[in-house]
Amino acid sequence: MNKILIANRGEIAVRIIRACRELGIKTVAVFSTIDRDALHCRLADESYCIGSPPSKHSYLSIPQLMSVAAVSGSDAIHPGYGFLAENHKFARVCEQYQIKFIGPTSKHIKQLGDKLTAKQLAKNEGVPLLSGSDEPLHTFEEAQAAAKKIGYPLIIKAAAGGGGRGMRIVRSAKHLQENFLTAQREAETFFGNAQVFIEKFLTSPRHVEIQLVADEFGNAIHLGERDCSIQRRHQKIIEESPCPTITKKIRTQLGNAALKIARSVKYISLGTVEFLLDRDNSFYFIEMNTRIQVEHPITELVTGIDLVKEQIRIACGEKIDLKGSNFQPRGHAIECRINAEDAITFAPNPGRVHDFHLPSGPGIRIDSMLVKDCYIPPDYDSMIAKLIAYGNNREEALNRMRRALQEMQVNGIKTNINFHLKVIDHPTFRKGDISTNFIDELLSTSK
Ligand code: MV4
Repeated sequence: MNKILIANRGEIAVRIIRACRELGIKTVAVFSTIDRDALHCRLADESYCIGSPPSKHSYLSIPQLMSVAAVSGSDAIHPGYGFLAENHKFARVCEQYQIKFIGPTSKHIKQLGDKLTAKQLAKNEGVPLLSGSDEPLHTFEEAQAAAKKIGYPLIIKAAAGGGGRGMRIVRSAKHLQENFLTAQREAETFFGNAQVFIEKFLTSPRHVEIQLVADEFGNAIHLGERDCSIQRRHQKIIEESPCPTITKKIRTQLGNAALKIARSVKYISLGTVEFLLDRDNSFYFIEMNTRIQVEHPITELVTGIDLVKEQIRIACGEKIDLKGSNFQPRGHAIECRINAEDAITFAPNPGRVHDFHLPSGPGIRIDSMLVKDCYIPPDYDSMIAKLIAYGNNREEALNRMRRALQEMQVNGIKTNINFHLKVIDHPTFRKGDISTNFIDELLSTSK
């Protein structure tokens, strides 16, 4: 592989360019008109404008991306996360044009991207699932019959949904109809697929995910878990690895369950298998992500493996190193997503960053696209940096995170840095005694 086109922007485009540089591979950046001075354009060997700021006219435009790939002579495309990263049609177009899509095959993306087909695969492999409707529900009557079997509270999910979009929690039969019809309508408008299904809703689980690495020779390993329970409106805010309550035994069980799913489809590339982990350590498969994830650096810190380089090497047809087959983490890593947002309303707060200071020192890593006077446009995600702290244990990692959050300064836009400080010093969070409800509880008690 000589040249990779990065079909993305922001910190992940920068992260991918860094991996390519270390591997001696040339890079091609693409940008919308609002991003012409962005860091990813400065760092890449070449850069091309692909359209106007709205994503669908630029970063989501398959014809524009394929044209740049052809003109620049790129051998491969790295999609990053978001945008086209889990679009099986885009992966298919790359396959047809013989441009390597750095990720799994279009067939894997299609199979595993649909939550219902992914759950069916898991079920066939004996991986535990929550009780739910195994088939898509077409009418309210079908939903009613399924709800009767499953009981309340329940959750309605879109088969094609992701990242919590299109989900609705229903606490009693009285609210089933309105929620079912809204969920169906939203699934159609957001994902172009009206298929929805019902699952038993777990009220205070942890959200944990297993990192997988698999090559085209049938080798697959897991690299332990990330605890992603700290979310607001299904946006992750803080992630950590390892999960503070998971034992070696549970880690091995989760890892093996994730590997069964991957092996059943001869999965290739990086992948993340999401589970809900209940108080009694029972766990349930919920979905799989077929891309590099935002929170991948915490796994890099506790494993010493550069996941993006590994992903590129696998796409080049190389074998993975099997030494990680009975993986246990070393130390502890935490990531805080720094967003350009209003502290009270959480609304995005785009604008120009006049000046900033990024923390450094022992155990601190920052993945960011900030440069002097850079502009954070309103058109894309509001994340401006990932602040990642590593320590020999959780306490050291958290104390380093606190110190780094205190050092960090961003002038010109509002950020959630102070919100992070509150969370990481909250007694419940310090104890590691968290669940998916933590943020909602924190916000309702601090009002
Ligand atoms: C659930 C759940 C409880 N029960 N499914 C959210 C993101 C998506 N990937 C899966 N998610 C969840 N699915 C069932 N059957 C809880 C979550 C969830 C969550 C729910 C409400 C508030 C915060 C949450 C944080 C993480 C996961």
